[in-house]
Amino acid sequence: MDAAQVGVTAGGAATIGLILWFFFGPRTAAAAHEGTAGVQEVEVRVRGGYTPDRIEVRRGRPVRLSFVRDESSPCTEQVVLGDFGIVRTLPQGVRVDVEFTPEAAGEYPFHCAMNMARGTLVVRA
Ligand SMILES: [Cu+2]
Repeated sequence: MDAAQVGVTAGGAATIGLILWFFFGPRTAAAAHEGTAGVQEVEVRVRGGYTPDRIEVRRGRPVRLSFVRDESSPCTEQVVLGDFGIVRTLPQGVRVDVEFTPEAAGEYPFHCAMNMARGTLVVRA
């Protein structure tokens, strides 16, 4: 291989690695912290995805997800919690509280409007 071929091959390998990391890389999980009045609170940082992107709560108690969007990319401008009928716009740098009470145990996805950035709400019995 000449230098150009080596470059192209290395670039391709790096791109594949990045894609694998993006889709299958480490996930962050967090259990909600139960604050006063029994509200299960989690702050979710929004930047190229959600951190944490796996959130554990208990069913039958109110949940407050506080989204803070820390980027200008329009991708994450909206967050959708389809199972709860919730769609919210997240202005950059503004904390947006989303409150609801999950009644049934299960795993509920949340995502951006294009379904590119994704997270999961895990509701335990
Ligand atoms: Cu998006």
